[in-house]
Formats: sequence, structure tokens, C-alpha cells
Amino acid sequence: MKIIEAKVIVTCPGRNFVTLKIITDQGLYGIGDATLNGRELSVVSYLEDHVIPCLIGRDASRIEDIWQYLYRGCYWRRGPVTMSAISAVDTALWDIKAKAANMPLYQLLGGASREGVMVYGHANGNDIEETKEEVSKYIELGYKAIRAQTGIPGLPSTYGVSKDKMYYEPADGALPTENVWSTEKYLDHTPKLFEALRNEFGFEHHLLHDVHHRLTPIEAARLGKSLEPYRLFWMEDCVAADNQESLRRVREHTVTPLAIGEIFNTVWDCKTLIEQELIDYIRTTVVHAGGISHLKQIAGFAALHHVKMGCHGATDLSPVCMGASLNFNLWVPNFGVQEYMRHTEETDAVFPHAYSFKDGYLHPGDKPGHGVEIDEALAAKYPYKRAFLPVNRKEDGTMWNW
Ligand code: CS2
Ligand code: MG
Repeated sequence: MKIIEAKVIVTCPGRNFVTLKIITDQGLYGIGDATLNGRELSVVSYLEDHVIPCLIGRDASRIEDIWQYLYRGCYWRRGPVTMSAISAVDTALWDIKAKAANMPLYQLLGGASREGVMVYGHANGNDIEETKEEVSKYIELGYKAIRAQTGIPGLPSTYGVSKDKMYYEPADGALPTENVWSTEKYLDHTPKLFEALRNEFGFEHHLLHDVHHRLTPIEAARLGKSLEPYRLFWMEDCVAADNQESLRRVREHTVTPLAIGEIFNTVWDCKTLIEQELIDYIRTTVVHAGGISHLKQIAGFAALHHVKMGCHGATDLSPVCMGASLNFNLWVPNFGVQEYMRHTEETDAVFPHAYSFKDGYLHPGDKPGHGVEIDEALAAKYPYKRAFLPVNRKEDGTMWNW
């Protein structure tokens, strides 16, 4: 089965998405997500200028060989641009293989290990009262797991709080928006949110929280400790993990479970974290961590160390990534949870998909492949619009982590 054509489709049905379509001489085709939020066109160029010419004429069934060819063969290994491009190729090829086998992808991976994939939604409010209302909406929708974020008194805006609520979209400016940050205000306020949520809703639901890389290890340790009475499912990205050893300090001080890895691209980015059992959940996902092939490797390694999968699933990960991820997570033995920020109706119309939500779980559906399509005519109606993620400064103007 030869690859005869591959093309990149860029569309902006409310936000930008980059999709790779690989077509074979047998009429079968597959699609893969290649979206890198705020840096989309760099992956388009990487695919069009440097990957697609090498794909034409190759045997589409040799997924592993093509992966190794693109990873080892480019010499410049790793990095988000390279790995998003490789991920898209890999996802499209698994889609083709599953379609050729006339099976949903999860069957090809080894079959379902569970009835559905538990997902968490995003509840965010400008203050604790508003976040409480948002949490109750997710409970009514049947969610078992809910991430909660709240505005901080004295700060004009902060990560995770938006006016869009259900369709929260951080990439909001043609130039980066600037946020203001105060660690002290955040550390004082956040435990109050979770105290209020547990008082209101009890302990039946899983509660999650994203720190978005904004603390130092000792500050994160303090937050983890102060959240212990509220028994979080996880505290996410509590420090930037450029230095994986940083998580050790946090771990030494708190039993609040730790999740990290949405910006990691390979197993090397989390090798120490997993091997030393410094985390509980790894957030790597199909689109940024080398596709199904490499995620399998990360998951297998993580399983040896009691680390579960908690794949990233924000709105900038397209429905194509979500479909592939759901097939993966229905199978993967060490599953934890899948993030699920709903896409807008416009996005869902461009990407018709077989997956569906019921009682807090998503199921990938039983269509051959990963179950997600792209309506190219509709996609063409939404041209690319430059959009940046925000940046973050401390109150005195110092650049900080977003
Ligand atoms: C986030 C994302 O979903 C998450 O946990 O950290 O909102 C993230 O900021 C965006 O996906 C960045 O593209
Ligand atoms: Mg996050």
C-alpha cells in the first residue's frame, strides 16, 4: 500500500487547527492532528517542506519504520515542531492501518480494557462563587472529574479563567496578551477554593487543579500540602520541569498526586520523573509526543513505575487528536483520566467524529480507524488567523512562566 499523496489542511473554525491527510494508492486515507498552539505555521512548513517529500512512494503499512526514519533520519531530534509533525504522520498511518483491518483503532491496539474513558471538564470562574456554579454545571452533565480554577483577588486576570467558560480558549490575541502574576496572592487564595468546593459538593467527585508551571519547588510543596485536606485527584504542572529533578522537592513534602507533561515531546522529557517515581500521572498526548507509536512506549515505561496516563485534551488539540487519544485510552492498561475541553459546534462540524460522551465517560465509537474525519470544503471556509498564547509577568514587570 503506497503513499501517493499527502497534504496539510489549515483551518480556523474559531481556533486554528493543522491536519495532515495521507492518501494511498488503494484509495484508503488517514488523518493526523499537527496543531501546535500559537506556532501552527512552523509545523505546516516542517511537514510541507521537509516531511511530505520523503513520504511519497513509501509503504503506508510500515508505521514503525517511517517513525524511525523521520526521528533518527532528520538528525535534529525531538522538539515540539519536529514531534508534532511526526505525530501527525504516525496518527494518519495508524488510521489507515485500522481502516485496512476494518477495525476501530483500539481493537488493533489490543482491545478495550474498560467500558469508557473517564474525562475531566474545566470549571472556571472569576471568583470562588462563580467557580462553584460552574462545577455544579459539570456535575449536572454527569462528569465524575472536574478541574477547578478561579480568579485571584487583586490580579486582573489569571490562567484558566475565561469568559468563554465551556469553550475556554487561551490563544486569544494577534499579539500575546499580558497577564499579571503574584505567587503570594495565588498561594493564599487557592486552598480557599477547594475548601469551598468540598464543603459544597462533598468528596464524591474528583477535583483537579492546574498550576501552569508558576511555582518554584518549595512553593509547590507548600501548595500541595495545603491542598491535602481536599484530596485532589491531581495538582498539575506545579513547577516547570525543564529540570526533572525539581519534582523531587515537591514529592518529599506532599501526598497530593502530581501530574505533568502536556508540553513534553518524548520519553526523554519524563525519563527521570517516571523512573524515580516523582509523579503520578503523565500528560503527554498523541499530537505532541510522537503519535500512537511513541505514546505506547511512554505508557509502557510509565506502567513499570505506577504512573498513569492523563492525556492533555485542551481545545487546541483537535478532534482528530481526541479520537486517536480515546482509542488509545480505551486500551491502555495504566489509564488515569483524559482531559476533555469541548470543541465548539463550528469545530465539530469541520471534524465529524464517532466519539460520544455519556455519564462522565467518552467512547471512541466503532468506526474503522480513529473515527474522526475532516470536511475539507467546510474547512476551507475558515482561513488561518494568527493567534498567540498569552505571556505572564510578575507584579513588578519581571517575565514569568505562562
Ligand atoms: C492547559 C492548556 O489544558 C490544560 O491543562 O494547560 O489550556 C494549555 O494551556 C493549552 O493547551 C496551551 O496550548
Ligand atoms: Mg495544563
